[in-house]
Formats: sequence, C-alpha cells, structure tokens
Amino acid sequence: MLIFGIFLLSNGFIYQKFYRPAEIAPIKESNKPPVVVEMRSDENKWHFNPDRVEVTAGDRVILKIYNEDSYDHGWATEALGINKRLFPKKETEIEFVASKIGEFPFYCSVPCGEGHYRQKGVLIVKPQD
Ligand SMILES: [Cu+2]
Repeated sequence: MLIFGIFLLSNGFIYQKFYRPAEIAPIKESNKPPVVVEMRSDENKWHFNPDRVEVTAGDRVILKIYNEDSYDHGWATEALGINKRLFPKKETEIEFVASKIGEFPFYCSVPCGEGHYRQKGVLIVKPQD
C-alpha cells in the first residue's frame, strides 16, 4: 500500500515536471501589485456591472462586488473554482490569481428571482506580454 502510494506520488511529480504541456500548467503569480476590480450587482436588474472584466495572466485580482439588492446573489466561475455568496447591501471581496489564459464565464450562483439565468458575464485573462 505504502509502496503504491509512493509510486503514485512520484508519477504525479514526474508528470508535472516533464510531461505536462506548458499551456495547461497554472500560471504563476506575477510580482505586480494586485489589480482591484469594483463591480456591482445593479438593483433589481440581475446584472453584474461591469459584466466584462479583463486582466492579465498572473495578476492577483481583488474583486469587490457590492450587492445593491435586498436579497442574496452569488458569484461563481468554474474555471478558477470560485463560488461565493453576495449578501444584500454589502460588499464581498473575492481574491484570486488569474492562473489560466482564456475567456471564462461567470454567473450568479444563488437562485435569486426572475433574472437569475441572465445574470452573467465574462472574465478575460490575456496572456502576459
Ligand atoms: Cu441569481
């Protein structure tokens, strides 16, 4: 059992070190200051404002979302494994490193009323230059 465990661990290590294609490895955090993004959930509009956010790969992002409604919303994006509840009339801070390049949809993850399914946006992570 122990030997098998060691076998699995060393295989994982060898894969990460030598075989994993660079494009699917997580991008390391750059040493730039964090990028602060202010966002609001507009009152009774089921709309994230802005609904398009652009950052650069490696950025540490501090996303501050103010929920103007008197009910909960959520903010989630599967690509980065984030899902957070946004409480009413409050600012919620979500911090992450933009560790993948691409366009990732984000959406409200808490059933919140008639506009729930259209409350979404896109997070664009551009390659470093
Ligand atoms: Cu919702």
